[in-house]
Amino acid sequence: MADTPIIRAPIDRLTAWYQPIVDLNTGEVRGFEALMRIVEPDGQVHSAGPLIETFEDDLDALVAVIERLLACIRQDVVPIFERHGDFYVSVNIPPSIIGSGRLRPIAESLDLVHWGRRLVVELTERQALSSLGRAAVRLAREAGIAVAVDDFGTGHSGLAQIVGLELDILKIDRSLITPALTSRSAARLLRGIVGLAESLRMRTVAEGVESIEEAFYLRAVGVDYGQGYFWSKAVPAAQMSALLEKGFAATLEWPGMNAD
Ligand code: G
Ligand code: MN
Repeated sequence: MADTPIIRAPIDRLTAWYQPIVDLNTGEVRGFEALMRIVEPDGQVHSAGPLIETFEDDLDALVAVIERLLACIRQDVVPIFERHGDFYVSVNIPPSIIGSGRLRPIAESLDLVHWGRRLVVELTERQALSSLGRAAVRLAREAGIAVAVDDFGTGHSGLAQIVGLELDILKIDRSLITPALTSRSAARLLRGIVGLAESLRMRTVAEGVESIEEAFYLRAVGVDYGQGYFWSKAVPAAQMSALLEKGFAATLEWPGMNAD
């Protein structure tokens, strides 16, 4: 097991790629989710997900990986933060790292804590509601870092518990989005979640948007932003500035609606 190529990948082969998060009204890029990739010497690129899972019980290894990820973000993103006023970068960080107080010194040493809500950590719904997760939410916000709930809709949580946490962004899982286009009850549930987020002053991000129909529908029910293959997969850092400058087409009109 300990011999799989992914586990042997040296830490300097880990890099961050960035998937744009798009304003559903205007098509502008409002943020990016930093996703960890492994770049092999032959140029092949893999997801680093399996690596992270392997480290679940090894806090020091996990800290080293997150340190590397944040160092990439520091190098890739801070120069763009300085030039473009209005976008954020979110990053998945296990609550064990934040909750044990190990995020703040890393973020401070990289000078990443002075960006207000432009740096966002994503915790899954399940993680956010664990006792470590609750501590993580508080510690991240105290360090000046915003918090997003990832995969919302997959944790089977009591909504009341989510309401009790101070959160900035609600990322609505794809499993709640796809059925809303064809089922009335799923559509009602989605609208309810959007209303809940609105009343909690949370931004909403629809995850895994793959078609213009989904993008249009999500805009119509008042979701703020979308992320998914409809716009773009994660891209190397070198493409971020161009995406920020160009944005995407606005999803204002149902395709063919004006064809009279
Ligand atoms: O849940 P989380 O925010 O960590 O999800 C990010 C993952 O979702 C990434 O691994 C990314 O590759 C994947 N993803 C991004 N966009 C889409 C999409 O449009 N459809 C699907 N099925 N997966 C996506
Ligand atoms: Mn995420």
